[in-house]
Amino acid sequence: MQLVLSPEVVAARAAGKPIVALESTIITHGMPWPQNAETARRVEAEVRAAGAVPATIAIIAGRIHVGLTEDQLTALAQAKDVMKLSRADLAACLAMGRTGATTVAATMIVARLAGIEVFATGGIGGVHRGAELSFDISADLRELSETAVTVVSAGAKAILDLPKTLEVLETLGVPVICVGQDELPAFWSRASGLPAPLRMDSAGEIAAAHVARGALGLPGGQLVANPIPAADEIPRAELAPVIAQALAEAEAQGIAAKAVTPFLLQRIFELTAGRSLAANIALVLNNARLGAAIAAEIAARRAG
Ligand code: PSU
Ligand code: MN
Repeated sequence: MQLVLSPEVVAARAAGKPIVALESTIITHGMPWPQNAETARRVEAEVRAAGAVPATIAIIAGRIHVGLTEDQLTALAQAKDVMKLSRADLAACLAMGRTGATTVAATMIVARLAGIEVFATGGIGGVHRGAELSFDISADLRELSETAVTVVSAGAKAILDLPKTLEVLETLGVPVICVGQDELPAFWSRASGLPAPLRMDSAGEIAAAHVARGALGLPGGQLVANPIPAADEIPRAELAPVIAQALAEAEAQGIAAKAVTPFLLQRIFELTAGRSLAANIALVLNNARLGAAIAAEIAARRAG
C-alpha cells in the first residue's frame, strides 16, 4: 500500500527519530472551526517540543497521507463532506478517491502500515450507554485488540458507558494502563469512580510493556489512559447533568451510528459555553507530550 509521507516524516524515519501518529477525525468531527485547526497545529508543536516528530494521518483525494503540510491541515479543518473513516470505511474511501478523516481505529491501521508504534489522541470510542439495545460499540475497541499500536488517550469519552467499555477491553485482552493514579480517568474529568485495571507512573514502563507485548507475539495494542491535568479538568459531578441532557437530546432526535459522538461533543460544547472544548484541547496537548516521551523510550529500546 502506497503511503504519502510528509518531508518531516521521511527525515525522521531516515534518522531513526521517534514519531507520534495523530488522528484527523478529532479535527473534522470533534472540534469546531477554527479551534480545530489551531489545536491540530498546537498538538504537532507539542510533539516537536518534546523531541519527537508528528505524523497527522488522513486520506486526501484517495491517497493515504502520513504527516500533513500546514496547508493540507488547514484545508482539511475547513473541508465539508469529509468521510469519518473507521476500519470498515478505509478501503472504500481510497477506492472512491475521496477525502476522509481517520478515527482511532483507522489511524491505528495506517500507523501500523507506516511502522509508527505510538499514537496520541483525546479519547477513544467505546461502548455507548444503552448499547444493550442499540448495539453501538465503537470499532476502536476491536482495533486495540488487533493492531499493535500504543494509543495515548485521556480514557474513553465520558459520554460512554465506562464500566461496559472496560469489560469489553478486558474481554478483548487490551491492557488499560492508567498513568499516575489508581482510578480510570474520564476524559474531561480525572475521576471515573472505576479502579485502574493497570497503573504505570513512567513513559519508560509503558514503552517496556509495548516492547514486551511484541516479544510475546501478542497482536494488539495498549490503551494508555492519561488523566487531564488538574487545572484543566471539569469535575465529574458538574459534567454529569450536561452529559445526561446531551444524551437525552440525541435520543429524542434519533441520532444514530457515526453521528452520535460528533453530536454529543458539539452539544456538550454548547451547554458548557465552550469549557468542554478548552478541556478537550488541554488533554490532547497533555497526551501529545506523553506520546512523544513513550515513542522516545521505545526508540531507545529498539536502538539498544
Ligand atoms: N478524541 C477526541 N475527540 C474526538 C475523537 C477522539 O478528543 O472526536 C474521535 C476519535 O476519532 C474516535 C471517535 O475514534 O471520536 C469515536 O467515534 P465513534 O464513537 O463513532 O466510534
Ligand atoms: Mn458507534
